[in-house]
Amino acid sequence: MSLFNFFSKKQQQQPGEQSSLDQAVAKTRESLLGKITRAFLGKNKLDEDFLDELEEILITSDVGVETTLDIIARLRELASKEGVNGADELKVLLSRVVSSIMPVPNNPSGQSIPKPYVIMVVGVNGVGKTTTIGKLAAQFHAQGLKVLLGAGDTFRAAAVEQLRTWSERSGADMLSLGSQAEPATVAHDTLRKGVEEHYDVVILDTAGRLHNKVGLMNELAKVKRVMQRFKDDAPHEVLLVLDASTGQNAFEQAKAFTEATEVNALALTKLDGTARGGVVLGISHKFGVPVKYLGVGEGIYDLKPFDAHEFVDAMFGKKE
Ligand SMILES: Nc1nc2c(ncn2[C@@H]2O[C@H](COP(=O)(O)OP(=O)(O)OP(=O)(O)O)[C@@H](O)[C@H]2O)c(=O)[nH]1
Ligand SMILES: [Mg+2]
Repeated sequence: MSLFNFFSKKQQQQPGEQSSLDQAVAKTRESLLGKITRAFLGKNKLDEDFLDELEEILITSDVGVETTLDIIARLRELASKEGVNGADELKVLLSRVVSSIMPVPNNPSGQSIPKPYVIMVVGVNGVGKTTTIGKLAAQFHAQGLKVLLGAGDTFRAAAVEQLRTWSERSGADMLSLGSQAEPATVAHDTLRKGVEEHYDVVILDTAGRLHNKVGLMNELAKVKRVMQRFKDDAPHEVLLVLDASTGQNAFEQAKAFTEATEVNALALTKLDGTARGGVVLGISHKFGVPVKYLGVGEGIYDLKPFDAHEFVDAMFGKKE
């Protein structure tokens, strides 16, 4: 069994208040399915008019052009083989097609998990990096893993305190060099402590930065290089946090951060409260970088490991 059984469903049975994925994607589902159902009204096959409309619906729901075209092409092919009788069958076909285009995350398991497993968290300002770190730390800590957080956001004094609050809430340890320190120094010292004191997981927070600010993006690349110099396989996970409600801009962010730091995992936050959850499909498909986590609220348990099938079912209302 995986050490990181956070990724298993069982881990999600947490006490107290937490939002379900179904609730979190309700707005997206209502918007998307409402439009699709209306466009299909009175039809019993996927004619070109409907496919054109579907294309427009998906594109305007932030799924992205390339992903939409891929979905339409696959849907057309499947529908011509199997036929579509009514809106319910259409939903089933759509969810099969969408599932088939989602990359599968490469979760570490068993012997292959490096120790410490190092996660560097990046993204633009206010997307939910620190909150996601707090939620992740809580999940790992609850499994009995020894977790160290690095306060690499030295841009604002309040950032260190915010991370400290999350370390206390989650039970994880934290290393801070104050709010004047060089981010790369914090990264180095956190990693060293993580190695020397045999932590299972090290998670480094970084300051939010605009993806089009070259100097700041270079700083991030430097932080990563410093970690690699200390431990050549670190960081194992460069986790880009994206706010799902930003829609198309999330694509630009994903591109810029991927170029600077070779992002290999994505977290989409704030799915609750947005009708723009379609962005999860496009981002995941277009970048070939798997979505690993979904933020579905502000609480400590409001982070879901991403499961493509579960997500697609929630999006297409299969459980209703
Ligand atoms: N509704 C909702 N709110 C979230 C979620 N994730 C984070 N937030 C909220 O988003 C706000 C910003 O979160 P932070 O974690 O501070 O974001 P950050 O990326 O660390 O911000 P900077 O460090 O300033 O760049 C906070 O009010 C969080 O509670 C989520 O999944 N759902
Ligand atoms: Mg932060």
